[in-house]
Amino acid sequence: MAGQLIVFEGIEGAGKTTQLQRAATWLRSQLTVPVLTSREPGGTFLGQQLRSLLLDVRQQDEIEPRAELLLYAADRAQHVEQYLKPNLAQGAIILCDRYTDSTLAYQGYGRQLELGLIEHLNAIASGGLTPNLTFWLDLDPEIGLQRITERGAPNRLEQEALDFHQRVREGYMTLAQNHPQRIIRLDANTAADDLEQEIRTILQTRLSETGYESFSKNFSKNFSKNFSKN
Ligand code: T5A
Repeated sequence: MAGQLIVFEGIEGAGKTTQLQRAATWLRSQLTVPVLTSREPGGTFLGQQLRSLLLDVRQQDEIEPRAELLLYAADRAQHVEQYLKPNLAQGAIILCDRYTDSTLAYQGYGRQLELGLIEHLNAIASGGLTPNLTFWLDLDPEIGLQRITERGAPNRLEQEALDFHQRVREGYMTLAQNHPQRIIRLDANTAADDLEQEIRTILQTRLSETGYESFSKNFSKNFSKNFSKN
């Protein structure tokens, strides 16, 4: 079976990385197929260098919006060809921190570059690879930025003004409305344990529907165990 690409999206501090790691750990305990994690920018060696260029606050030059867009596209083109496609072809389930919707939300809605141009560039950079499922962790940017500030030094994009992050959130809202089958909204202002449980339930349903039978069996076993505790 070809693998599955499952993406976690949202504004800064929404809890994507936290939930992605938890979902990966759980899926590995449930499935025999490889469960991999990756991120954009920075999922390849070249991507890690692009990531430092894009996020380092010590950049001497202010990065122009179109230059920024093209750097994210270059990172994606490399990531898709070198990492995502080969591993999906081997049947892996890949959980990816950000993908094409981030470019539409940040460079499209946030920077206000032309959406049609970004869609075209996304198609080129992704080589037509679209996610099977996208979790959108939706959070008020004021809360997200507060979480980031408490954690430590914010990166270049995290330092953008609040109205930029509000536009990004509105972008995600529009994308979710336009792709209701693929993008699932989660209220990220929820305890991490509750979110984790919600994500497990959705993954179980979606992956069972896609034919992951061993998953269903394992899940039933675990479900009975949990159920009998109550
Ligand atoms: N970008 C990216 C673009 O502009 N265009 C693109 O095309 C792409 C691909 C990437 C930047 O690049 C931009 C978007 C970004 O600005 P990044 O460092 O990867 O930079 O940024 P993020 O992906 O936003 O990573 P963050 O770490 O900032 O946010 P996460 O992953 O959403 O949040 P997480 O899990 O690290 O948690 C943040 C803090 O909140 C706490 C955690 O403990 C942590 O301290 N937390 C919670 N607190 C309360 N309740 C919960 N449920 C919590 N969950 C986590």
